Amino acid sequence: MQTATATTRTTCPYCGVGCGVLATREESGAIGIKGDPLHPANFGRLCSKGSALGETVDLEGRLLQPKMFGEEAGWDEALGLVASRFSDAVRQHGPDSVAFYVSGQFLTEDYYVANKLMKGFIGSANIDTNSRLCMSSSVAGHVRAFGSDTVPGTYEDLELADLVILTGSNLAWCHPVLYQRLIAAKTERPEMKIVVIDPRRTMTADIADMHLAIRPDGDVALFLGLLGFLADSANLDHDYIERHTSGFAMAVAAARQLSIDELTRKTGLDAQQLEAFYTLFVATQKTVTCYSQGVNQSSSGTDKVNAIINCHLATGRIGKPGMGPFSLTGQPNAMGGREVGGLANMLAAHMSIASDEDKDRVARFWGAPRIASKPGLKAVDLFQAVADGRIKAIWIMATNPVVSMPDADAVKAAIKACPFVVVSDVTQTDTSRHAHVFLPSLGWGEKSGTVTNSERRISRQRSFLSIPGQARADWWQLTEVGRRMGFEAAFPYNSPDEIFAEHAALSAFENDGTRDFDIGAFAQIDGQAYDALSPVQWPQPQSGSGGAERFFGNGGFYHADRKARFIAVEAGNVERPASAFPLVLNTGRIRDQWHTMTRTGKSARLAAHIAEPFAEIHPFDAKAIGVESADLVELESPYGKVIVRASVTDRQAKGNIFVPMHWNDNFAARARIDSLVAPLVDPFSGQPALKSSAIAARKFAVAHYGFAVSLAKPESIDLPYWALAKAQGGWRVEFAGKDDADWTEWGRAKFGIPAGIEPLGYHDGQSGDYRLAFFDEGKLLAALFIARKPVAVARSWMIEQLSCDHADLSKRFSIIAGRPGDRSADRGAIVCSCFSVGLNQIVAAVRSGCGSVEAVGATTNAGTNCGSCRAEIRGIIDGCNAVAAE
Ligand SMILES: Nc1nc2c(c(=O)[nH]1)N[C@H]1C(S)=C(S)[C@@H](COP(=O)(O)OP(=O)(O)OC[C@H]3O[C@@H](n4cnc5c(=O)[nH]c(N)nc54)[C@H](O)[C@@H]3O)O[C@H]1N2
Ligand SMILES: Nc1nc2c(c(=O)[nH]1)N[C@H]1C(S)=C(S)[C@@H](COP(=O)(O)OP(=O)(O)OC[C@H]3O[C@@H](n4cnc5c(=O)[nH]c(N)nc54)[C@H](O)[C@@H]3O)O[C@H]1N2
Ligand code: SF4
Ligand SMILES: [Mo]
Repeated sequence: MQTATATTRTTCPYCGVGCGVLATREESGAIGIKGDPLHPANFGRLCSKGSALGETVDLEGRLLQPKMFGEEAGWDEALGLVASRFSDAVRQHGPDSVAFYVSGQFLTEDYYVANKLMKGFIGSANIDTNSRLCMSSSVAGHVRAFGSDTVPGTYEDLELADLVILTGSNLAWCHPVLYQRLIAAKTERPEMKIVVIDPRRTMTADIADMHLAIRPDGDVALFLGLLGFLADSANLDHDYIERHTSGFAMAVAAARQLSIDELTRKTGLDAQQLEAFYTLFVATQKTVTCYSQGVNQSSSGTDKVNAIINCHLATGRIGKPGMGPFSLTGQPNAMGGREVGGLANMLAAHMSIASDEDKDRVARFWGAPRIASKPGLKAVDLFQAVADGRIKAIWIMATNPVVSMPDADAVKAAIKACPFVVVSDVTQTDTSRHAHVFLPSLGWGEKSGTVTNSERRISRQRSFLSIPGQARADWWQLTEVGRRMGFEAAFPYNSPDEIFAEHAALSAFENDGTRDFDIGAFAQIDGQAYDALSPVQWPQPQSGSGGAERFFGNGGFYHADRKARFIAVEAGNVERPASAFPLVLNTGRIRDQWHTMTRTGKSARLAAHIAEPFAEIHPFDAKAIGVESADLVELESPYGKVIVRASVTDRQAKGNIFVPMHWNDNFAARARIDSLVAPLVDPFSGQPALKSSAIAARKFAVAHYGFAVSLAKPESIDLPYWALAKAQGGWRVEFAGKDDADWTEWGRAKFGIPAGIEPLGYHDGQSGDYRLAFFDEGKLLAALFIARKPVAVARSWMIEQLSCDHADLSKRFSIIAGRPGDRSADRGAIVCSCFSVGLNQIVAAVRSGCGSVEAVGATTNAGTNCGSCRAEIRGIIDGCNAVAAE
């Protein structure tokens, strides 16, 4: 029997829900992962990505040695070179000639050191982060309204509310544990209402009482209209408005300028829908409005945030149980990054770079010789400055901008042209390929520090794996470079707890209640207490026993007059001029991948859900370009082109196309969607509009389509379309091309088939079908299917064959047939990744009488672990019922 060794309490490194995880190193070397029942974010739950963490921590693909100019190097040399090149650039061209581009996946301690080094010692504010692409419109909106970047509420508010509005949030897939908490609350109190506002009918919309398929960027108009409606209602909180806010009259005047015609046009919703939504909002005191990237990633993102906050201020629905505007943060430490001031326009500890008093205070605290005097370059401008040669040296850490930045090909070209590029990562990425110096970082399970989740809760990430190779923590790399640049005294850190204590002390320094972020209670924390630190919500001031759980229920905003501001936003123009790029490209996430796939891409279980880059197209638009589901489409903008699989669905709105942001050059031929995205930004926050680029779509005609499974990772595939994914026991690859090949030879070369092994094959000259399988004794090495049409093969069954014995010849023939002799052995596309339950199994369960998600779960296990697939199961049940009713 296996005995478990030690269990470590830590935190999931993916989304901003910030779930507690119990990680156990089994004696076999496997890592057992469970939700931490004591963690107040998840109370034991985990989603599919969190549950699969154990499959992503192996060392396959890791880079564990520093590299200089492509050659392995020692740390001392590499750090010395980084320090001297940064110092040289500063000396010759001034502090603004260097930059850091960091990440919400940094631990707070990494972030603190990076920010201190750049803003206090190098003397520039050219440190920006992928949070610019993620949360900066929320930050700007909060600061405009509240005078501080404060998230007023807590997760519990979603459970206590009578109305939960989710706008620009695909909660079911992107914050799955919060979604599960919401579902549980709604199950208990079915009278709770959920409204989803999203141009697409997402999985989240499936649980909604009302789905508003808003026109892209119609949000400002929608919430302005709501403010106007509220102003005419009896449900304004006059007392709150009077005592705690200013600017109400101006904001309402702006709202009243919108006629109902303009409202319907700008939102794409009809008058009945608007009235139904507005009436529900007016009538429901306990309302929470959650928003995420459909709000933030827009050229009107900051105005969207303020349009939402206005409605909550007008009703006094803020900072009270079950009420408030709620920005759902994306990354595990988006909030921690904001606390340390890791954005180019912030200082530290929620102080402002625009304030001389704040700058003086931080400079004194740090003993900083040259505090940055002005805001630095925001991400899009920063890479433009790299492109035009203003930036001579850049250090990119824990982010992959060649995949995730808009106009990504230009970002790639800029990085390639930059005189000195340092990348700290755990693996080879599309970005790290272009580094002059590569520094190997510790990954999740190896590193140690703190993160802050969406509800201001600080949790420990603890290490439970030994340090692999030469990998080192990011804070250590930054500390060592700081020392080598001549700032030894200011960077004395030997461990993360020392950094955390300093960060806490700065938050309390001359604070006296003037700043929201105060964790002075930890200013003296020692290593032992830090190791034992339980999840804790800020504020935690030095005096007393912790701060209030929520902010602003009784006012107390952080503008000088302690009042909140209504912002008189304008609905703006949402019309699109006629152009050669008539479609709107919307981009975002899928359930089981995380960003650029460097970690989730390692799990076969996660890849089984969706293994290919795709474009969701409305049937009307698909017909116009002659495309059917499973065809390939070429999408083009003035910035670039991609080729992805078409998924034709009426969940999509007419005129819109949705493509996931995840795929990159390691997993597909040409699917880096950000190479199409225009680098347009919000004027206040600088956050790029990643959800509304103008594109054209056409069918990508090919002569053949292919699918293959193989034990070995295929060699680079030289076809116009391919998409590679991990599969249980091997790899799977979809491909397509314009020219026929000698498929036997091609298969041999790509899948590393040893000489002497002859394929079992089938070729139909008329249809052009090829089916080939290579066996070594009883083992399947690779199977390939090539056809003139998209290949119809039982894919999950075929993948299982990689792990089966094929000594029996008849079994080999069923591989060539592409499906099991017994049809019931084919699970179909995997829906539940925890238990690998496929579509066919769920449909069979529904047909045998399972009419609810619970019943399907009881029969098949699907949806009974993490629950991330429950919305899809419900969709399948509804689909079967609809077919039965026809
Ligand atoms: N599975 C998974 N989960 C993740 C991540 C991941 O990579 N994978 N990443 C994490 C991170 S960093 C982030 S930032 C979050 C993001 O979490 P979300 O913001 O929930 O995710 P997205 O898919 O980017 O976008 C949300 C929705 O906005 C909609 N939308 C587009 N345009 C508009 C519009 O104009 N108005 C409105 N109202 N909606 C619009 C899109 O159709 C989309 O369904 O997810 C986090 N969680
Ligand atoms: N079109 C489009 N583009 C988008 C978005 C969108 O919705 N649409 N969303 C945007 C948003 S919200 C976000 S947050 C970004 C995310 O975009 P990125 O930040 O570029 O994506 P990740 O893949 O998370 O990159 C993290 C990198 O850090 C590495 N890494 C992991 N752990 C560590 C560590 O401990 N230390 C170091 N040094 N490296 C580590 C990983 O291997 C990976 O290469 O993408 C943005 N881009
Ligand atoms: S919801 Fe999932 S991805 Fe997000 S923190 Fe929890 S387990 Fe991790
Ligand atoms: Mo994000």
